[in-house]
Amino acid sequence: MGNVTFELADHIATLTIDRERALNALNRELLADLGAAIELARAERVRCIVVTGAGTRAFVAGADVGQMATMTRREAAAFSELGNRVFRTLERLPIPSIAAVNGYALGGGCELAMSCDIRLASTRAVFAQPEVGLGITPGFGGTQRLARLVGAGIAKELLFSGRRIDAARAREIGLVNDVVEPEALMDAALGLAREIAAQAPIAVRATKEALTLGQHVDLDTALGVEVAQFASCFETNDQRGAMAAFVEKRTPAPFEDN
Ligand code: DAK
Repeated sequence: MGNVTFELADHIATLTIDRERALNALNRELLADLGAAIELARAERVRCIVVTGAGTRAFVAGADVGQMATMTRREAAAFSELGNRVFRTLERLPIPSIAAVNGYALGGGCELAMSCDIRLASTRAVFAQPEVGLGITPGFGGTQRLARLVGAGIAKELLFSGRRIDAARAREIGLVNDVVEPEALMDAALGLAREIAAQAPIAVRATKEALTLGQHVDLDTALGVEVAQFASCFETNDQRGAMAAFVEKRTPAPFEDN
């Protein structure tokens, strides 16, 4: 995967978007590499994914404008579908993901961060959906996920104006969970990833599934989803072991994902 590095440690996969010379801008090849890295994380049964950008300046400075500049409508549709498929796969993966936003998260970069479950930002992070200034709409989910995260009013302000916001404002509107100093970002992301990875993986996956499936249906249907996911955790070794340890006042053994 030439444009994405994959590191695996302690059940955590760190995916680094690695095209620093173009501020990690997303081209077709990079999107394909990202898709492959996500599938590798799935195959390795990792317990959490951290996504970040190489270097100190950018998380991802957007889709590759050079590559998009001369696209036909048909090529643009295929590009948008590719990005959407990869981002949706990440979002629908039953593995929690954390975006460690280390710099520019513009256009497709903001959209990639929004496809992760949790966003942590460095004080250097800058967010925007500047597409209307390039004569296009956001094409990797920005018109949909931003409003779901921050509400329609703020999303419309950002999407219609293309204006940039800093990390503090991103936190204020709920676009990011937390803001830390640049040198503390990866420790914060990996620390949270380790906390998640220490929980029962089957339960974490079921929780993400319940949240994801339940988000866009009515409450009664969503609660039905919760019942099914709750029940699916029972009779697993991890559930039996953790509850027996609690009842017997012992420290539980580490979870084994079975
Ligand atoms: N694409 C390609 N190259 C980029 C890039 C990008 N998005 N962003 C930066 N680069 C490249 C620059 O061209 C430059 O390359 P060289 O000239 O050195 O070869 C290098 O990265 C360093 O950038 P700068 O020299 O410009 O660095 P500065 O510090 O001066 O400025 C900047 C940093 C991030 C403010 C600036 O580079 C910038 O404004 N970049 C563009 C940011 C942007 O507009 N991003 C949004 C792109 S639009 C769709 C599918 C997807 C999308 C929409 C529709 N469909 C198919 C429907 C998504 C769209 C977007 O993401």
